[in-house]
This record gives sequence, structure tokens and C-alpha cells, in this order.
Amino acid sequence: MATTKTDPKLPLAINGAKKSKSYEGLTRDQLIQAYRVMYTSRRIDDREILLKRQQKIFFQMSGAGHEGIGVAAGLALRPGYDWFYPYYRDRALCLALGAKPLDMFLQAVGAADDPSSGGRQMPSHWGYPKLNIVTQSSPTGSQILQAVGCAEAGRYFSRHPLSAEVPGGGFTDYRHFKNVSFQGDEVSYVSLGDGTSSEGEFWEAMNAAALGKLPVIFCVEDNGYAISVPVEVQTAGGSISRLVSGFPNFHFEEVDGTDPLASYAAFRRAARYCREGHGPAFVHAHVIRPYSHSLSDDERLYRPDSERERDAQRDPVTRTQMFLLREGVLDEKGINQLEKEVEAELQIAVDLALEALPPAPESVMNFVYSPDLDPASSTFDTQAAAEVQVEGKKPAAKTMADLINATLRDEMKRDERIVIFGEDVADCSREEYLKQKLVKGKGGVFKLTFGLQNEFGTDRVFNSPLAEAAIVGRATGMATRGLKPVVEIQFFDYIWPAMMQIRDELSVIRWRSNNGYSCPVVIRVAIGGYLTGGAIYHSQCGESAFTHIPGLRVVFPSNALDAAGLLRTAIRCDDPVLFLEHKRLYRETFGRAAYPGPDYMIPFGKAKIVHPGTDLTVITYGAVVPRALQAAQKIEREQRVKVELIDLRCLNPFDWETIAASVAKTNRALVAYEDTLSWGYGAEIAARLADQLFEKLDAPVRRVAAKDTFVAYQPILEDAILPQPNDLYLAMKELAEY
Ligand SMILES: Cc1ncc(C[n+]2csc(CCOP(=O)(O)OP(=O)(O)O)c2C)c(N)n1
Ligand SMILES: [Mg+2]
Repeated sequence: MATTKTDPKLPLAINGAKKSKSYEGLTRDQLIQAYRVMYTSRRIDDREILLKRQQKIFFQMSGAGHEGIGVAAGLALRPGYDWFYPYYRDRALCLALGAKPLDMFLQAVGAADDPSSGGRQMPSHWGYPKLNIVTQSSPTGSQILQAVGCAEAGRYFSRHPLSAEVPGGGFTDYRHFKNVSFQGDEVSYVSLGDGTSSEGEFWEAMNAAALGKLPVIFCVEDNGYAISVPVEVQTAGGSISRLVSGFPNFHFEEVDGTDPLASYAAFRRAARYCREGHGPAFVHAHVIRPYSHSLSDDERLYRPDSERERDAQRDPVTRTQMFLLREGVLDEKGINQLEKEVEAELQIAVDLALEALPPAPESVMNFVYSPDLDPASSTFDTQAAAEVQVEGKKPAAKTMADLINATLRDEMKRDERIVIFGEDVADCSREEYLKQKLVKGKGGVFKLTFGLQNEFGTDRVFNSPLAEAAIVGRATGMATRGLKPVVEIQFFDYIWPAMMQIRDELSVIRWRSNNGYSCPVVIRVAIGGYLTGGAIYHSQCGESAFTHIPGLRVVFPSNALDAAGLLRTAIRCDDPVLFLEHKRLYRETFGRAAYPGPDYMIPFGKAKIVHPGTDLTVITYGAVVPRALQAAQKIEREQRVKVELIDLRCLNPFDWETIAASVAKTNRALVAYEDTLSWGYGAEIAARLADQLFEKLDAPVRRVAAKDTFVAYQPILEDAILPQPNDLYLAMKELAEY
């Protein structure tokens, strides 16, 4: 063990309790167990370092110096009862909660039986479903908002216990694959390093937890460095405790995290405060980092020996050992015996891990999506039944906005796990105004959620702070617990703060946990231009940035009926869905439809032929559909060219079969989309056509899209930038004549 001697003059906080021998309420056996966990944790690090040097594992990240705070949190909280969003230094916490050394070595070698990820994630990226330790990623801090959402879900299930039940019989939806458990007084633990407290998501999470008085324990494990950056360069004033002290509703602790007893006492107080429902807690633990940042870092390059030696004096493992000796809890023989037992256990675990089988290469696509429920399957095709239902009635034509609102209402009635939140989505946050009928309510800047808070209550439909990462991060935590958040991003142009959550968390949680966890959130986003004055920041498309992400379904309807059918599928399915709603289409005359009933669903990945033809195929979606239809009708009238117009409706998965069958018939293909031309969604379609239908093509594959610039405010410029019916007409004509 590469630690130096502890300064014996540095007593553990418990010294004062020596006379009573109460040890903050821990028994002598628990003290011995705590030391065993700390020693085991350190020795696993040492063994992994050796294995890495022998090239038997591929990465190493140690928890050295953080064992005291980790074991303390593990003793104060309850595995399988509370919820845990730890970070990579929390090895001792995970061991204290019940993870086994073998589990950790299996992850280090990348074994198929690695219980955290099946060989998909680096070591020290914990995830143990049985213990409620939630799968971990690598971006610093992206777990924090999810811990907040997790606490919100626990509270929601306590207030709406019937929602946790799985509906019997009939149609199967995502609820059949989610076992919900909740306790009523559970807490959600989340930890992070001192450097990570600079991330914006940390502050968004602190704000959300304080606003909601949520039972979250934030633990900042402050080892004074973020790789090579010292805390005074990282945190204004050098103390995160001081910076957060103004947050209301919090209980605060600042503690020597190398002292397991003082840390345990702090955690006990924090947990009690949270369990009693007063609000969140913040534990600032001062720890050390004796083994450099990781095996790829050599801290001697930026820390002199004198500083490192000073830290080593506070080594939690040696300090605790000396404490046990001094207190007579264990004598030297007892210590030796314990250490020998740990060494023997680790040897067996290492041997087993080194013999463990790696995952099969054929398994790489497993769990990108739900293995249980395929949203492209016929289970989600109820169109025929719904059409029969509405036949003969001649009901009023509804807009896309109307039918999205109606679908949300129907689904909220059907499924009490659905919660809706985002910016301005509530009718009125000050409920009393609604109750006294002083106001009508807003329900979204486009009014898509109008009336839902009024009907279903503020628990289920509420405004969030203006923080997009928080909207998606909290939703991800909620969905991990079994809720179905249907959140709104007000404008696609402002989705980017949430990109880390979408790309590195939401889409990948199922895959990286080897199906241990899933989070089927629906994100509704108002997208697109053609607004006459929308300009740069209210007109963006950019869907290909999201179709490029495995694990995320992307839907983009062009009309009211498709919006209703696809949104219902999005809500009932078991995958995360980005549901793109074109603002210009919300209230257009084009594509209005009668309300199709509360069970109308369209499966994902099924295109619609909007206009049948034989001379050339146009593949498009969204607001280009009505523009292409206009052009197709004109060219048929004027040139007798018959265009087959395909509306993809769903971008991932997409309907290659319909495209291929059409192009095999027409031998000409034009891909049209509103986003900028280069590197866009059409490039993929064009590449597939060239690859798989080369022999069928009588002309080059053409694209019509926006110019590779930004959408300008002045309508003359907007028209010139976005693809217009005439651009489509000219491209069709040229292609037909080729
Ligand atoms: C968003 C993000 N940026 C950068 C990194 C690279 N990185 C990994 S750990 C780390 C430093 C973290 O320091 P701190 O939060 O203090 O935790 P510690 O490692 O000291 O325990 C950095 C910069 C990352 N993983 N994620
Ligand atoms: Mg640090």
C-alpha cells in the first residue's frame, strides 16, 4: 500500500467519545467492518494498478484517499432502499453498500459477467441495480441532475402510489418492463469532486433540489485538485461550502472526509434531515488524493513532495488502523489477520476475473434499444381500428396543435406515471389564480400543453426553471425510476445546453448498463423555420445531430394525424424519443384531421406515400412535405411528370423499404429537407441509395435543402435561405429531364 505514515497526533473525531465507547453509534464490529471496507478498497486499487502495468486491464482510476467518506456514507445510507449516483472515487462506498471485489475486477478486465456494464464501461464506473447504485458515465457532473430527478420520482410515487402498479391485461406498454420501488423516506445520494462543482449542471441541480425541498444528499469530495488544477483556481474563494451557503432549505456539513467517524456523524445528520422531508443536504468532505488523478497522470509534475507528504499524513486507511489499535478495538494480530483475509479474498477474485470470458463481439448491438418493446412493430399499429371508429361522423378537422394536446390529455388520463414539465408548460404556476378563476392559464408558448395542469394538477404538469440540461437530466433520473416524463424544450435552438444529457446519458444508459437501467423519456421540441421573422435563433433544424445518436428515436411528423399517432407511440414505448414538432405546422390548414380516438397509434419507421407517382421519388419530411406536394402537383399539371412523394415521418428508425421500393420503380431520387444541405440527414439517404440501389438509378441522387448559412430575420433572406416550392419544382424538373 503506497501510503506513508499517519501523523499519530491527528486523532479521529471520535476520540472525545472514547470514554463512552459509543463511536457515533457504531459498534466495535461495525468499526472493524468499516476498516475492512477501507482496506479492501485501497488494496483493490493497488491490485488494479499492478494489473494495468501487466496490461491485463486497460484503465485504472483509484478511490485512494476517499475511503473514509465513502465508507461513512455507506454506513449511514441503505442499499436497495436509498438511491445512489456515485462518481469514480466511490469504491469504498460501493463496497460498503454491498458490491463485491470480484464485481470490480470483472469490470476492470471487461468481462461479460461484469455486473455494471458487461464489459462496456471503464472500471470504477459503478452500477449495481440490486443495490440501487445507478449506472455511471464519465462526463464530470452529468449524474447530479439525475439524482434530483430520482428523488422527485420517489416523492411522486409516494404521493401517487397507484401509479407504480403495472396495468393488467390488454395492451403492453413500457410499464410492463419497469419494476417500481419506493420507500417514502428514501434519500438520493450524489457525489462529485471539487473540480466538478464548477459545472453548470451542478448549480442547476442545487437550485432544483432547493426549490423542491428534495431529499438529495450532495457530497463534494474535495481532494483539492481536479487533475492538475488546484481548488483556489477552480472555485472562487477556494471553498465550495462558502459558495453554496446561500441556498435555502439545505442542511450543510463540512467535514474531514478522511475521518470515517466524523464523516459518518455528518452523513447521519444529513440523512435524517432529508428523510424527515426538510429538504436537501450538502456534505463538503475534505479528502486527499495520494495516487495522482489516474494512472495516466503523474502528480509529481505539478505537486512538490512537501505538499504530497503533508496530505499523506492524513491518509484515511492508516489513520483508521491506528485508531483501532489505540482504542483497543483490534490489536496488531487482529489487524494482520484482517489484512490477510482481505488479501486472500482479493487473490481469489483476481484469479476468477482473469479467467472470466469476455463479451461476444456479436453482442455489440444488444440493448441499444429496448429488447422488450419494438416501437416499429405491429403492436403499435392501431390505425385501422381508429379509422373505423371515426367513420361516418364527419367530425371537425383539428390542427396538429389540437391533436398533440388531445393526445397528451388522453395519455395522462390513461397513465398516471406521465409527468409534463418544461419552460412555461403549466397553465399557471401560482395555482391560486387558477383556482379563483382569475386567469385562464398559458400552457406553453405555443399552447400545446394548455389545460393539462388545470385537469391533472400541479404534481403532474409544472414549470421548470429556465435550464434545459436540468429538464432533460431530471427527466432521465425520473424515467430511470419508472416515471414517464414527457418534457418540452421550448425551441430547438435552445436544446444545446441539454446535449450532454441527451448524447452522453439519455441515449446510452440502457446500453452502458447492459440493460440494467433504462430511461424512456419523451422530449417534445418545437423546431423549424418558415416563420417570417423567426431569424437565427427561432428557426433552427439540426435533426441529423440527433439521428446520429444511437439509442435515441427521432420522430418528425408533418400533419395532425401523424403527430397524434406517433406521439402516442412515443409515450407508450420503452425507448427515449426526441419528438420534433414543426412550429409552422402547428396551426396550418394543411394536414388537419379529425380526432382519431384515444388509442390511435402509428408504428415508428413507417413512411407515408403522400402522392403516388412513377417518374421520380421525392423523400422528405416535416415542413418540406407541403412544399414538395405543391411542387409535385405543379409539375404533374405542367409537365405530366408524376412524382412519388414520401413523407418519412420518423427519422430513426426510418423506412428504407418504402424508399427502396419507390426508387426501384421510378429510378430517380430527390432528397429534400429544411436543414442546411451539407452533412445533413439527406446525405445518409443519398449514400444508401448510391450504395444499395446503384443499378436502379437512371440519374444522380439530388438534394434540395437550406443554404449552408443561418436563417435570417428579413423575410427576403429567409425565403432565399430555406428551400421553397419553386426550388423543389426546378430540382424535380431537372431530375425528370436528366
Ligand atoms: C465534462 C468533462 N470534462 C472533462 C473531463 C475530464 N476529467 C475527468 S476527471 C477530471 C477532473 C475532475 O476533478 P474533480 O471533480 O475534482 O474530481 P477528482 O478526480 O479530483 O476526484 C477531468 C477534467 C470529463 N470527464 N468530463
Ligand atoms: Mg478533486
